[in-house]
Amino acid sequence: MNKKNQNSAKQVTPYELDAEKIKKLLIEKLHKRGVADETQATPEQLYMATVFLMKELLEEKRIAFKRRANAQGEKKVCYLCMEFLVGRSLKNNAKNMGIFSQLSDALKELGSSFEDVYACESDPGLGNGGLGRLAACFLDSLTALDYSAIGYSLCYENGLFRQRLVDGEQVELPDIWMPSGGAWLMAHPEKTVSVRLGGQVQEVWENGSLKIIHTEYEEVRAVPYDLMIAGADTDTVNTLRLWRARDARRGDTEYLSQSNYVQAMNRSGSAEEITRQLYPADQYDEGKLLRLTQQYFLASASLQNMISEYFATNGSLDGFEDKIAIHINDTHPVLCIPELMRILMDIYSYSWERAWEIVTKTVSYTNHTILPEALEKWRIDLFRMKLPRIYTIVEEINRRFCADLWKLYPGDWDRISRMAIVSYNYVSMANLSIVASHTVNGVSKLHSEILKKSTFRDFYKMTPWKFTNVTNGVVHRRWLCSANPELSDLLDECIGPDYRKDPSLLADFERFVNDDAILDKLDCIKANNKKRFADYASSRTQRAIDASSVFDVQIKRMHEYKRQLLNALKILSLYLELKENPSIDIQPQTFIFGAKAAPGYYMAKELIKLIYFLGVEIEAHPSIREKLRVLFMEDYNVSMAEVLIPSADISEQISLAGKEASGTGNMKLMMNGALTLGTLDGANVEILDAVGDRNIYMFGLNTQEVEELWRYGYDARSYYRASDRLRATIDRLSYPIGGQNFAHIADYLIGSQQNVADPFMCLADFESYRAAYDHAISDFANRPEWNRRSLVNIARSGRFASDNSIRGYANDVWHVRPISR
Ligand code: 26Q
Repeated sequence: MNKKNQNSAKQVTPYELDAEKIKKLLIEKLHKRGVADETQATPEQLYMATVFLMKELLEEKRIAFKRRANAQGEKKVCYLCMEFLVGRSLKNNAKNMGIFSQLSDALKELGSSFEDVYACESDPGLGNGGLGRLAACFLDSLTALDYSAIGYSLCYENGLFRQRLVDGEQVELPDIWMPSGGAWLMAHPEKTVSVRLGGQVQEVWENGSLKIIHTEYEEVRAVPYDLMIAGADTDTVNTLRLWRARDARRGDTEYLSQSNYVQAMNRSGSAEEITRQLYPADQYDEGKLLRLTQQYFLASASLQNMISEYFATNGSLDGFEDKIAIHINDTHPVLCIPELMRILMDIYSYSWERAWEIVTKTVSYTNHTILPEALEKWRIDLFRMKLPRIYTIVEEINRRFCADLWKLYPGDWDRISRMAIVSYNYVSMANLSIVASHTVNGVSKLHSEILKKSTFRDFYKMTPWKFTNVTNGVVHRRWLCSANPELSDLLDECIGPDYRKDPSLLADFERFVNDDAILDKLDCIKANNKKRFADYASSRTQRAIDASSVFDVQIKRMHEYKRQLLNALKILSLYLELKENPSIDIQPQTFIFGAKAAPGYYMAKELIKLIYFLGVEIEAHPSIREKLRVLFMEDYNVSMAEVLIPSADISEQISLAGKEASGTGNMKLMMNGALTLGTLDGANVEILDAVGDRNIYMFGLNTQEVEELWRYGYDARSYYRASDRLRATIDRLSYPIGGQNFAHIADYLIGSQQNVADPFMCLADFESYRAAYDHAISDFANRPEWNRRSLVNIARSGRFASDNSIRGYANDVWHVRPISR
């Protein structure tokens, strides 16, 4: 044990808040909110009182931090993202502020418990998946590391839908998170800005300068709602600013006069529609105009806010590019580029050249997706109709860029039209992002190479210095320390608590790799976490779960490229083997899935159904269900992930090589001691590099082999013919499973008139996947050895902490320094 570190385990308590003081403050809050007798307070009332108290503490700290940041004049990071999947705030903030145990004690004294109070907070689903969760991890790390930062996003009234399965079919229900989750928000109506949509634009020359006259536009108000983020073990507090759309004429007394009242009520509907609903599509284009409106609404409101705050402190916009770094998380907020041009030229009278210099020194861009169909493009006619002034600016950026291209590549029309921002009737948001950004990055080493070699190769040839990599990371304080308290207690005991602030120190845990007592403890912690999840899951699914079985976990959005189907084929093949030979003695296995499908994505929904009915089929065979069990967990979200991830034994990361940009679930699972079963895709490659091939199960084609096979002509049927086991599995799809017909999935895999067979090459990887899985299952029987590997995964997960990613961005992309205390 590390005695020195043991001593520093005692958390410093800011504000000198002990349990007694917190209790007193909570009682005051309860009384103010009309709860006369605190001993009768319900958990809901205690929750509200706690949130209000914590907001006050945070606000105090935030003001002090802002003062310090202004005095130091450091550059600020403005992180724009259409999604911030923050998860619940109470525990995270209480832990980061160092008042978790005192608060728990105070709530106990008030006759409740932290858990009961925490249960009152709903999980705001303000994101679809990886991209939005990454943004939340990054804001947390930025704050813990004392950078001055602000996240900008939208305050969707409804987050991502809540998922129910009705007879195996996904049904989407609205996610109304505001009543409890919204308690953390602080409205700032005084910071409201207006955003103009539609209308006509005229350009007129006046006294030798060009004036833009915008008429007949619709004006929508953007009202900011702030969520404060407490830095872990520091006084830094940053803000996530969420914009909410309000009708500009709401409250306009003349407009609301008797005669116009009904009209006014109807109108408010359309403006407020803008932030009504998060688009539930992840890498799946629905091309809806409202989405473009949302994107401009975010870009315009955020830019106006940055500029007015900068102006207020500096008296002019001079030096903006030295003090502000604007980061666009994927192309979705890219309209901040023409919007900044517009503000600088039309309002502050900057020349085009100077405005462009400011923009290109300020903006950087991260790409998050390899799938070509997920690269955003908007039809010119829709774009121009909704955003007439912004369109003229984009056109001019394009004209100038194409002129440069023509000088570099005279006559090379193919290349120029590939690289143009406006071409073939579409605006390419990715091309605009690259042209205007000083830095472009991918999210894992492999992904960043693919961007250079393939997706953006023309741009890489032209401006190679722009391209770089920053591998994703996850905030280990939430995903390890908070989600897995027993493991973090063991780490405290073994290596001291400093790894919470400096995740590289996790490496120290490897000293215990041959310590049987520690390995036993690790085993025991995993068993407890499995029991915890089994209880949680059986109360939700009314199904018995064997907590001593292997937990094989695949949790991510449902997508063909992520190949949940390959996993389903594996389970089906195991089931057939057991049916054939019921007496085989195998390790009991529980296959746990969590996945939402985009509501319009037919195949994804069919796959949910297949997995669900595979579970039903197996459950109908008593002897088999003792050994294999499939659990489809409805409504997978951040809170569920926090219970499930610490319980996993096997982490399924089985996307077709070259398709998953990075993955972040892979990192969270590894950090909690699950062993990865994966392909050489995204960050799996770096996980392999970190843990070595003895501590991971890799299989399948690599990116180059996938490409070659496609070029050569992929023949799914050749694999079908070559393997008896695969053929039997696919043939079985043509007979009812759980009473349902899935013959079309067999067609999808081996081809019919309608489709190219097996577009994500499940069949090519099936045998090597089964072999790797069988290997893992047989290794699992050797508990000490398995635990040793698990320990190595935990110890080497420090490099996947988002604190590291943020240092990479700060130094290589944004060029920002922390605010000193
Ligand atoms: C594009 C066009 C039109 C409409 C929607 C979209 C769209 C929406 C969401 C495109 C992409 C997304 C989300 C992408 C995403 O979540 N990507 C994931 O990002 C993670 C964080 O970097 C990576 O770890 C994952 O590998 C990547 O899939």
